[in-house]
Amino acid sequence: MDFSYCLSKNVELPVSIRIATLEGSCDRKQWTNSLDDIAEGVNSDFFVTVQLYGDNKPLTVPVRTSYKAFTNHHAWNEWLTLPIKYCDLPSSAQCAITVWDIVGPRKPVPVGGTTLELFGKHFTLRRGKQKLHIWPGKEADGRVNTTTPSKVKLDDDMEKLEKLVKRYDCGDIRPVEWLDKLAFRQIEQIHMKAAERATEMALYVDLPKFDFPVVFGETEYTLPSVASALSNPQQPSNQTNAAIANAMNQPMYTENGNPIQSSNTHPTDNPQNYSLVLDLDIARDNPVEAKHRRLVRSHRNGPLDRDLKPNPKIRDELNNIMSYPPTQTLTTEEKDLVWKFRFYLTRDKRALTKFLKCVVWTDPTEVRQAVDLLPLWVDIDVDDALELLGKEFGNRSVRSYAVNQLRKADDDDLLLYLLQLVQALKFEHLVEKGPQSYDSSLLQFLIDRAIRNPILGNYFHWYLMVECGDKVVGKMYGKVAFQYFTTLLEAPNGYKRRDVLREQGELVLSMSKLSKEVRLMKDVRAKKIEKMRVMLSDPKGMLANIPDLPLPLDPAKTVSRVIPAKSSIFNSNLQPLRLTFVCQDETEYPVIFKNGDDLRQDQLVIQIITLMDKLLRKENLDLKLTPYKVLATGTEHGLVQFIPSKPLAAVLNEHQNSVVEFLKQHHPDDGPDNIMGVDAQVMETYIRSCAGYCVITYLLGVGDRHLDNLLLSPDGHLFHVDFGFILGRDPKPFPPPMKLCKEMIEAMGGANSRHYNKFRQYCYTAFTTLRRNANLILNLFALMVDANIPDIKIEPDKAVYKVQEKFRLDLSEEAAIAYFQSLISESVNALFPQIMETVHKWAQYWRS
Ligand code: 1TT
Repeated sequence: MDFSYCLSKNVELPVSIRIATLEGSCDRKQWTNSLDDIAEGVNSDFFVTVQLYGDNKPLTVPVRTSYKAFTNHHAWNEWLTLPIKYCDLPSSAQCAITVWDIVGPRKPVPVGGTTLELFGKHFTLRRGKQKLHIWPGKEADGRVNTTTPSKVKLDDDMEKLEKLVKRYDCGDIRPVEWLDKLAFRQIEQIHMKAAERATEMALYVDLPKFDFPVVFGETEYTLPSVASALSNPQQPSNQTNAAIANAMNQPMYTENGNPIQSSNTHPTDNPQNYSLVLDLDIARDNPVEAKHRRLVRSHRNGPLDRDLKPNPKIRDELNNIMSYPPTQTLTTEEKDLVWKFRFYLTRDKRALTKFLKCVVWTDPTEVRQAVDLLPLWVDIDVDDALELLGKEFGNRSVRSYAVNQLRKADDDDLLLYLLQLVQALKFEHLVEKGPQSYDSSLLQFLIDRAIRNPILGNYFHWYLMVECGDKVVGKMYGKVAFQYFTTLLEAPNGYKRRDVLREQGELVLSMSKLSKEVRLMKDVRAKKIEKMRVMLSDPKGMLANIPDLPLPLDPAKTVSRVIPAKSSIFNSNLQPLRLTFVCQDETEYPVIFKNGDDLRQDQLVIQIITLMDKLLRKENLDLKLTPYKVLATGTEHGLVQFIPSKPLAAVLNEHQNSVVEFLKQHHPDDGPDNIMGVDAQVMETYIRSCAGYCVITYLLGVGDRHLDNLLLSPDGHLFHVDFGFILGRDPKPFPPPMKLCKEMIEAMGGANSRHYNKFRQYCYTAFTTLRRNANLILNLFALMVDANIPDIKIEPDKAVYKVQEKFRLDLSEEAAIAYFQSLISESVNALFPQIMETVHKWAQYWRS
């Protein structure tokens, strides 16, 4: 494998190191010379000095942490910046770190020291967390043949043992039961010795994490020239490039992911974390536990496992494990059990993700065995394949396997997961193979499908464009976008399709410009609308005459112009535009263009609603949802499909506080089938959509609900808009779990009506149907943890759990329904208080 890397001579950043904590027994008697130095009850003041050395000469003056008085836990958590840059380091650079104690008024005494080589294996700069051995009482010497090395070799016993156990694992050593037992007892004892060593002093430090490994280098390496795959070779022009760059409202990228036009900028201004870490290093496990596992597993290793069949009790146990949600971590015993029966389990499609969770990826023997088992496994579901593309699975064979399983998904299904698959690229090692190809099976797969289907290709492009604007991952996605374009140009119609994407970028840019101009106008709204319509009519402007372009928001629709008279400005803060496009088929397509807002959270919610709608329809349940389209076209602008509708607040205001009156006005029916004078179909739509959004907003924890973001269409479709608060977040206290208001229930005929009962039935069916698909939904959320979604970012590790909680997977289906039933009843009861004086906290929620 060859990785992308960067040379140290190109890193013009000061060397920095974070002093985290000192662990282990630091009995002061060990290093203080005289006992009277230890005044009883007086805390010690520890500080740490860091000095760089190269070839036995100091490279810098010492730099130190602040004094800190500690009682027993020593934690500085302080970043130190050294007066030297990475580019000026010799390959022999060492960091001499000493922990000092100030004993009384006298000079500091070394608690201990350690010398760390900055460049490790293959002359690569060490990065991330480091555990450094502290030599008690010694000052770090920073010398080439240091007496205070940061790494101490395992004892000979341990090393020999490691090798032997490995050979035993591989089946090179024939098992002899009685002898092995004795041997294992001995091994246990050696482990105890190792465990004792764990109590020695160690200093934990962190080194900066760069985008790429930083390799020591003074020689000049020539990078591949700045390519211009985006510009048509027949019409050589930097102009094309610049136009696209402008149109996309972001810099264009070279194959190295470097913005073409911008000067050399540092990835972020945060010195502690320079950029995204594509590291999938699995946390090193406790050596004692690791050995235990190896012993347990090696006992039962070898050809014997192949024919192993579980007895009924173990079968139940395994079955139980297989039904765990994807988030569940397995206990050591469960892992050993799954490992033991891995051959038996290859016929269970649910078992592969569980089995792969049991593999210790730092153990090459286990990795080889696991990878060899992949082709023997029965095909797994696409739902589970998505789990294997998550953060936790860093093995390339596993990820390629997952991609191969994904090939089963047709374009419609792939479209449902595309947003997440683009996110999953963050968890791939994008390894450079040739000058412009990145060897990631997921990326190759996505590019291939995006090229085959222009609709997929449209969304793939726009999802990439948004990520390109990101400070941290932008560069990586720049490379991805570059590769997509390069491959697209080789495809039939490639140039034409590239032009389409470029023109879409221009379209977005003109809307963005228009939006900014509108905001800068110093007029009243009516005047602004008037001026905007004039601007829209300008025949030179793109919006009056669009060259038949697929709408980025909905590429199945080809648009040719905007109708000025049917365009206006919303009366909200950022003054979003309402633009009505005319399609090729003469139908109208109204949209909202928002500038100044990040639409990614809304985009995610709508995508999940679209997916849920598909899952429900597959089970023959059409809940008349309105998954209007949302597309973020950048990190601060985007398009939203406009659905003719009215906020519930306005509906109630204009119709004597009654939803029924509104529906009656649009669809009256006096016939025998009517319900409260409303067309039966309209009422049915209303009830179904109320149920659908009740369940979905509950699952997603949608907050900040009020009568202005609950919309109703004249034909009975109720739907929610504006998803600025999700996963339980809410600006108001005591948010009810179900977002139902009094007027919604009243329109059904009240909480005792036949229609209300029907509504509840729809809720239960929807809940259980989605619950059966919980794994898929949870896996999709798991892939979004590093997406820039505000409400996920708050607590990324808890995001998936917040959704999982709602499913109550701990309950049987029957119990889950009962639970859901009680939530609805409680929420609705709160709206209709028995005693008029007491106002339930949940009812309070709907008051403005
Ligand atoms: C949305 C989506 C939305 C305001 C912000 C919050 C806005 C679906 C979708 C407009 C409409 C496009 N409307 N909103 C809503 N709007 N809709 O996130 F954009 F103005 F800032 C509208 C219906 O179609 C809005 C209505 C009433 N008030 C505000 Cl009908």
